[in-house]
Amino acid sequence: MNNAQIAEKFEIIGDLLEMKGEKVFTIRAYQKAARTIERLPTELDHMVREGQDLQEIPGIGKAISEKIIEMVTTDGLVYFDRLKAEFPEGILDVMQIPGLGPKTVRRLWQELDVTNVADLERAIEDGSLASLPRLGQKTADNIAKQLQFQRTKGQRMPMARAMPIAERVMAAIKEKCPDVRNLTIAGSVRRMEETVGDIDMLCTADEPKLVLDALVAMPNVADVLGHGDTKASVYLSDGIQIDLRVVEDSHFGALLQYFSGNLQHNIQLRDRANDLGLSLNEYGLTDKETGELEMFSDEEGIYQRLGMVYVPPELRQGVWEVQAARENRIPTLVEISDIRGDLHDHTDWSDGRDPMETMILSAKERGLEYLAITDHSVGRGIANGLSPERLENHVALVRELEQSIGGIRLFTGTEMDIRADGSLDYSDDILEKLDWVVASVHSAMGQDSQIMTERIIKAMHNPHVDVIGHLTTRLVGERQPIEADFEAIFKAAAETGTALEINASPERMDLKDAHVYRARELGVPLVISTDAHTTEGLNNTRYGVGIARRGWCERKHILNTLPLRQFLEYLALNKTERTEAFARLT
Ligand code: DGT
Ligand code: CA
Ligand code: CA
Ligand code: ZN
Repeated sequence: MNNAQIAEKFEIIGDLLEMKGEKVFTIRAYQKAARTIERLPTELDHMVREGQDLQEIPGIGKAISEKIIEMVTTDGLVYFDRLKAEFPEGILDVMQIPGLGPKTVRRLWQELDVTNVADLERAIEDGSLASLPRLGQKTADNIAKQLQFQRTKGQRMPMARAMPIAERVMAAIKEKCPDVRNLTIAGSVRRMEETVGDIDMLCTADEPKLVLDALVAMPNVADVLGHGDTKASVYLSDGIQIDLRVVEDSHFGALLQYFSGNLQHNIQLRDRANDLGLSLNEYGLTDKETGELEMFSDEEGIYQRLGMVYVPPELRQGVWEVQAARENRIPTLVEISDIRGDLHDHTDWSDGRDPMETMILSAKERGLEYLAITDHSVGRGIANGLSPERLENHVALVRELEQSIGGIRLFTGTEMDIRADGSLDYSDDILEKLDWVVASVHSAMGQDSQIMTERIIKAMHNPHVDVIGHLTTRLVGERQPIEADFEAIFKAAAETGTALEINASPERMDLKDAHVYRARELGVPLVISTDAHTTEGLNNTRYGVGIARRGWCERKHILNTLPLRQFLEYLALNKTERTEAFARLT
């Protein structure tokens, strides 16, 4: 059993226990273990075989450790089977539907006899779900929407899942074939799309056969779809296809360009080539009169030959980037190394996994100049949100750790709920004392567009709210975004001097590319933050940078590219002055 499967088992156990009404402490132990394991860089299977003590992993105690050992050695878990048998077969499917928590599922089961998804659909149709106290028509509509979304979302895999798989495959190939060269991800993964149909890779090698054999021989290959001399395709048990091509060095640039897409971008390049009397394909550019093939070992050469500047993969969307490249209007996009600080992070004070000190040390090790510790506010019952009293102790600890650790500037802060009516979880006299306030929607996500828009804009008018976190609350492939007038929100952000977050957590990618593009045009200060709940979560900056690049952002559009001194200058300003200052400081 691999880590993903083990984590899923613990997640389900947590849900089932919650449905049974078990103690919060027990439930949280399983949820925490699931989150830890999901992100663990090494396979538990391997650790157990090596005889390592699993209890050294933070968040893994004795009981969990024993269950892991049972799972990796027997491929099953007796405790899980017994627990599952206490519930109807189909109830797990019902629980998978976003927005339906264990407590609601239990009510639906006990009060309406809903034991599977078909029952649920019936209960929505005949109005019985809507008539349950505390649920109502709005909830019924939302569940119906989710069911519809699940049916149509198709087979595309969220980037959050695809990227780690792609990287594991690359590592496996490199390990088996140390002399493979230029092993590169192409296609939608390279373009940093939100979802991925399949994973495309290419490389050069002296012995292509060895590389292709290595791919086909990987242990998690479920099906070999093709295995030739220069390319192979496999379907992995993770549920995604990998296409790998091996190519001559002299063709590498042309093939990389071709397989990086997207299709519309490639078509525009082909049209441009045509105008120049050339024909573009995966081998290079052919002169249509002489039939002579011009080869390219790197991508830059192709763009140059077509009379334009290089277009970074994230911009290859088939919109107006080709035109811009011809007119030399491709901006210098923001890069990961431009990011100086992270402004949205959780610790085990709320729903994070790691202690504050661990998170800070990890951020420092990554070279960040500053870090805001923003645990949840009290409204987040499940997330162990901070009461005003706990927040005071939290702030004191942040200040203390800044002194004792040194070398990284810490900001006290919160990720505070924006309540359904637009009021905030903490009063102004509390907020005033914090360095950095993230305000986010975590509840009543199904509100009407107008109410939601007013709710968020109301929060922006608070003088202490520095940034709105994950504006649309969507989870890629899992939960739809809120409905709101985003144009109005972006304008209000610029007017009030409230920054908007590009939440880099790959499950969220929120703002998304198109929103970033528009917010940037309107001059809204943008922040790229990881919303890390673990030290590994701090790695996710790259996804946020990917979205920012897809939104044509340069360094100057991103607030946390500011060196500490300038960032402090920004913080010292009243919000009303910030939008203007942002343009000057960055
Ligand atoms: P995906 O896999 O659906 O997430 O999206 P892509 O963009 O990775 O698409 P995929 O894997 O079908 O193909 C990879 C790239 O290969 C695609 O972005 C552009 C290029 N490509 C595929 N088919 C054609 C084609 O018929 N003509 C041209 N010019 N390029 C193609
Ligand atoms: Ca692809
Ligand atoms: Ca493909
Ligand atoms: Zn949040």
